[in-house]
Amino acid sequence: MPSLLAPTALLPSGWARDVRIDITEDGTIAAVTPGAEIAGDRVERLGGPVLPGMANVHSHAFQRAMAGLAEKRRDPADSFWTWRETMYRAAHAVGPDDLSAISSHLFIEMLKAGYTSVGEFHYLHNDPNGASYEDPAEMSVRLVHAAAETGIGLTVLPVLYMRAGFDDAALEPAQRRFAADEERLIRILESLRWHGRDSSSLRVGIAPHSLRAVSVDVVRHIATALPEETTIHIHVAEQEREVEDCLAATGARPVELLMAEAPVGPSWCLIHATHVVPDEIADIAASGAVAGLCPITEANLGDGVFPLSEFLTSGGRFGIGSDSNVTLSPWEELRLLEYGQRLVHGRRCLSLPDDGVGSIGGSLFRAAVAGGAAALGQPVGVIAEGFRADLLVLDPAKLAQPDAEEDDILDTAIFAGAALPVRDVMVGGIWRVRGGFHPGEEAARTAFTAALRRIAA
Ligand code: NGQ
Ligand code: ZN
Repeated sequence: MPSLLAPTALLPSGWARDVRIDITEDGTIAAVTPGAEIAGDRVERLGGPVLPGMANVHSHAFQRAMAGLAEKRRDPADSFWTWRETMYRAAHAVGPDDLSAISSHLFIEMLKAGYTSVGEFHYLHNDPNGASYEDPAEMSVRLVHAAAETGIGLTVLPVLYMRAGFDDAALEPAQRRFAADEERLIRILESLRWHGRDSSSLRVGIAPHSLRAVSVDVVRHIATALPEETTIHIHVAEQEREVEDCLAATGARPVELLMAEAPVGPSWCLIHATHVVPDEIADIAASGAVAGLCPITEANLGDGVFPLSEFLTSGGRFGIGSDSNVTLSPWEELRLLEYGQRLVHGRRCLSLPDDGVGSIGGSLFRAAVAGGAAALGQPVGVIAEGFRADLLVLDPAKLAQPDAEEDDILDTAIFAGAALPVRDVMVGGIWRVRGGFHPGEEAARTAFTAALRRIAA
């Protein structure tokens, strides 16, 4: 049985020194022993502080193909909605082989940044004409294979997508690749379960795209038809216009409508939930659902700022997501999450419940790891017996404070990091990144570059 010795590690009970971590052959943590004796030959000494791996609760892998290419103002009224048109053009051009190349490269970048599992909110189901591929899960399966090859844990969330807006308008031509009703989704789920039968780090959930794309009645219908513990993600209340359209069509705000009409509970993840009023904040928190916050993409798209301190004061749980994958760094996501609060409130150190005190980096990291694991339905996020051995080893040489201890390590990594602070990454007991390098990265880069050229052509 392989064993590791961490000079210091973040355990459920807090930071501990000289922590021995024993891992079973199948990649589960068998035992965690703080204050362990200087170890024997079979114990590998780790080169920096050890943390549980971070969950990335929300990604659209294909959007990595347009990272950096939507930063020109083509229209003085540039907005989320004009960005979406650019994104739809990228979506149209990505074929199955392109998606394999893009997602393999992306998952390696995620691992190197410190994400050890990812939720793929996947809606690129059909061919560019809107016809199903022979296997309706063709595109989803590409993600499953890319995750298995690169070694990241995956929760794949095939999307229901049925209409263009709250008025029930038919899908636009640019949305035909996304079309999936309940029946199509069930077939995708069946195929995915078969393709993923040998993958221990794969979970399968579902994602009604948004209340724009799926009526709340359909959301409720499918959620009640599936087992209660099914992982369900949905985009909600990201843009002001979405709130206005929802109010006009239904008389309720999107989060209000969802909470009233669907069985939202602890296995749900509400992506963005940016525009919420106090009752909605309290209702999400009380339901046990996780808020899936994507601060970099939300900033990039001009969405707004999620009321984090209010939500934490209500006892809410959150995870972080890289969403459009314009930048890949959990450290930057968490930094921006806190900075958004500071800029709105004109105060400092806000990512805690109202009456809390303590390390902001420590609070953000612990909350995002725990909420993220719950949102992905993966047995991760805790360095303790029975959890999957998903671990990060930080590089002390990359921390602005090389002698930082305990939560100062997290504060430094999040707020004072010039680069990615991660050196080694383990997923399910296997080292996937060593010394900042993933063994598949060069081949993945070559294939990614070729795919981008195909897409551009
Ligand atoms: C998505 N992304 O599905 O990729 C969406 C844009 C939409 C974000 N909302 C499309 N960040 O919401 O209609
Ligand atoms: Zn999204």
